[in-house]
This record gives sequence, C-alpha cells and structure tokens, in this order.
Amino acid sequence: MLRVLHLADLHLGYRANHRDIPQEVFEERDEVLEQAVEVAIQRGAQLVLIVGDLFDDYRPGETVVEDVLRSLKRLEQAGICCVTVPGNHDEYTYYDSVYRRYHHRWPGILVDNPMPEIVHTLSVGGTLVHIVSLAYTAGRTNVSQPLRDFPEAPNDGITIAAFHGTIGNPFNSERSLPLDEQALARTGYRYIALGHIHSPKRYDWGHTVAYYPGMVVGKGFSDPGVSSFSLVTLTKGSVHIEQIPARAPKWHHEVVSVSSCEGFEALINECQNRLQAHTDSLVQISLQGLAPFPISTERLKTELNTLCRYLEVVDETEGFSQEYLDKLAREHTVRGMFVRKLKERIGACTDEQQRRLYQRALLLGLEALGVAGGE
Ligand SMILES: [Mn+2]
Repeated sequence: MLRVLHLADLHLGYRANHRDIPQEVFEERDEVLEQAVEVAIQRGAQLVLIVGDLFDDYRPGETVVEDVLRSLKRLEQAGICCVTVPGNHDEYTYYDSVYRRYHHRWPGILVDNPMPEIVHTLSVGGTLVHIVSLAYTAGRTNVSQPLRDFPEAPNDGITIAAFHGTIGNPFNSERSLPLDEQALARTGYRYIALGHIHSPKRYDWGHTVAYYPGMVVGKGFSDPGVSSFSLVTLTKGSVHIEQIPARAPKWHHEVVSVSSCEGFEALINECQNRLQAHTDSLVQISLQGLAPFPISTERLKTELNTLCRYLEVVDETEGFSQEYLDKLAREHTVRGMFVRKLKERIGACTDEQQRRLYQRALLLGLEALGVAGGE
C-alpha cells in the first residue's frame, strides 16, 4: 500500500491588488502548504507530489519562499519523500526562476529535466516506486505536438508520473504542456498525478488512473478552489482518493433573480436568506433578471456586508421590467416623456439590432435622468 498526498496549483503568493478584498485573505491562503505537511505526517503519507504552480509567479516574494522551504524541510525530517514539479505560473525556464535560485537549498526532489524521465525511485515497504516527471522549459521541452514519448515502466515495482499540463488539447496557445491522452493511457503507470486544471477530474484507463486534484485554495469568485486535499491510496487492486478538508478562505458565488422581488426590502430579505449559509465566506451576489424597481448595489452592500466575510454585489440585470417602465411612462415629467418616446420606438422596431440599441438607450437615458441610483 502506498499513500500519496497529491498537491497541485497552490499558487502561493497570489495577491489581488485591484480589489478591496482584505489582504489577510491572501496571507491566509499562503498557509495551505503547512497544513498539507500536517496532513501528510498525520495520515502517514510516504510521498508528497507537488505538481506545478506551487507559486503563483516564477519570482515569488522571499517570505513565501522561506516559508515553503521550512515546510518542505519538515517533510524531509519526517522521512516523507517530496517531489516538486515546476508549473507554468512558476515556470522553470527563466534564469531567475525561484527554482533555479533556490535549487541548492530545495528539500526533497526538485524536478529540472525538460523531457519526461524517471526522476527518482524510492522503496516503500520493500516495493520500488519509480517517479516520472519533467519541468516544462520553453525552448527545451518539445511541445510541437502533445507529449507522447514516456519512459517505459520498469518491471520491478510500480511507476507513478507527475505532469503539469493539459490532456487532449493539441492546439493550446498558453505556455503549458500538452499531453496525449492515448499515450498516457498506454504507459501502464499505476497513477498519473496531474496539475494545471483547477477543478478535479479523474481518468480511469484500465489499471492506470490519472487525476487532477484541482486548486486547493481559491484565488477568487471565478477560481474558487476545492478547499480540500487529495490523499491517494494505491493498493494492488484499487486507487482510492480521499478528500480531506482544508482550512481556506471560501469563495461563494450566488445568483439572485430580482424579477420576482416586490420591492427593495424583499430583495434585501432574499439576499439575507441566501447569505445565512455563507457567513464565513467571501460572497459575490450577482443580480439577474428584469428589475421591477431601481436597484442600488451600493445600498445593498451597506445593508448586507456585515452578514459575511466580504461582499461584492454585481448588477447583471438586463434592464427594467415592463410594469416598471409602464409606471414611469405615466409620469408627467421629462423622464416620463423620454420613456414614452423610447417605448414607442422599441414597439415599432422590426430590426433586432436596432431594438437592442433603443433598449440600451432607454437604460442609459434613465441612468442619466436619475433612476438607476435608487429612489
Ligand atoms: Mn495553475
């Protein structure tokens, strides 16, 4: 039996400076490797694989690097083999890449060969475990076609691979490693630890299992992470992957339809209900549908932002509801006249593109006349 803690895409050192998200959220996510080390020790892992994008950048800050070295040192002292594979964010290519600058001090195995090779062999309870990997290096790793030449699995023991790349994407334009799915399936390796794709995915090719554990701690609402570690247990007949919860900032995206809300108070209530299960999360509320009344996202934020760790409200409504526009059209004001005129034009319109243009004009006009900000 072999127990492997399979990590990938930790993206340590990531900071989102363009948002008003509190900095400590990102400092907190940087502690994930130390947690992973704890899990590896407590759960008796014999091997830790870090399959690319350990850092968010190839030149991370010194503090982040020193913390990583300290954590990996702990693994070494606990007698756990650790293999670090550079990714595409923390690419090995650059002369001042973190992995070149800290190579001499890196605990465990730091992969630096540009094409797949057996990088290390360890013995676990008398069984040999061979590890195949590479560090994608621009100009040296041949990516003119998806990678399909892999070293043959030796007859003694089992073979495991660790690749940071994309399966089955021969025309990928990003700087990353394309991997040939059929060729991987033919290797006969017992387990292929993958990284690069941030959501989990498992491939079963007969006796060979390949797996993306996903990003452990999220970077934001569009890249929320899985908030768990993947502990892989290999036995003679099976590959079992257990999810172990990770303490990490939680990102949550919530869609709220405004169409059915009677008024602003009802909308606040609806949002409050939705937030109840996410009090310790960073939440993004996306307002959708046709608004039956003017919505102030600022006011919503003020009303709700104490109910969760951080709140962002995005107005993605498509415009105002018919009822609301009818109400405005009845006003004896410039605004009422504007709405009447635009409604007439929209009603008479036969061209779809022209109609959308008028609808956009209606929204912009109403904004200018002071309705979108809230009454
Ligand atoms: Mn990544």
